[in-house]
Amino acid sequence: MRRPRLLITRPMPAPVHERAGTLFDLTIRKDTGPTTMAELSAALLDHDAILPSLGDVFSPAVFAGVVSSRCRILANFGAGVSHIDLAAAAGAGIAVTNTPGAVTGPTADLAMLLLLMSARRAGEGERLVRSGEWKGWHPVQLLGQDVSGSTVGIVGMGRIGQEVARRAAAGFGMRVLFHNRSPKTVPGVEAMQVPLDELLRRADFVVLTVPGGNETRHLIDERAFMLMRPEAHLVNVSRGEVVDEAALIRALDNRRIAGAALDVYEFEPAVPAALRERDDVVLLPHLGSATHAARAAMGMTALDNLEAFFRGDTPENRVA
Ligand code: 8YV
Repeated sequence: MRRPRLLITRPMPAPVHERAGTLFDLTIRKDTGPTTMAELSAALLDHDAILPSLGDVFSPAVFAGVVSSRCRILANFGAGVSHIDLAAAAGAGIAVTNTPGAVTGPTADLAMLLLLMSARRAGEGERLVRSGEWKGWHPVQLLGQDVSGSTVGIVGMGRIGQEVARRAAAGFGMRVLFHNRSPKTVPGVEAMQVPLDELLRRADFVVLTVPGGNETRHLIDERAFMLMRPEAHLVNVSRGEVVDEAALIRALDNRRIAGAALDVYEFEPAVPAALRERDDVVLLPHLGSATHAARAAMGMTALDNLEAFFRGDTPENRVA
């Protein structure tokens, strides 16, 4: 029987390529950069399945350019699918799956890393040492804020939010507030669900773990920054569009908040100079799930989803 044609849009860990090669007639795009609209439309015509990731923007226009798609499934590498227009995919008869479990732990770890770095001014300290300008210890050098015993406000209590709550409570004795669209409890963690405004008013650290996309676009805007405490730090490991970046820069300029630690950006990979030039921000290049184990597990989960689909079963992680 003819094997389905699969396109993997950028190089993956070797075991993922090896397994994919045993299951599919495989093409691996060598380029690590973003794909173009024309490339993606052509891929929909030429392949039975695509294993895309973050840099592949499947906008309605990509699907509109394809009269009859050969591709029947987009098995996304990653949990977030806001780069794929789900309605347009469904309209074209294309299933979409993701890899939620594989990214949860490492992304929650990274949220804690960002929170700690921002609170304790670790980026500033590291830059000082690297610059060769450090003149030695003194009592009021680079003083930050205590993490232990402080209050974290987690926006979005999905899998990653729950893991952040566990780490914050068990590891750092933090009080946990959270906001979520539907009522939620976090097994084993004392965490209080509150309205978003209350969370913003009370939290020392506001951690964003909501999905991206239109529903959460600019959830953290000028108004939100006005509610936050001047000592508060914002941590974003979700999607860049959740934060109005221009409003964030104004909030930092006006000392409305104490700092921000970001792994994701509104116009990724573009990061405004107004952020890059500041000392009160920590900026990472979307490293949430960037561990050897997580990236391999994400690839394997995407392949599990593809295998199930072509067997005629419903893939475990079907999102559309
Ligand atoms: C991935 C992520 O690196 O899973 C997600 O949603 O943001 C990251 O962990 C990215 O999605 C790769 O496509």
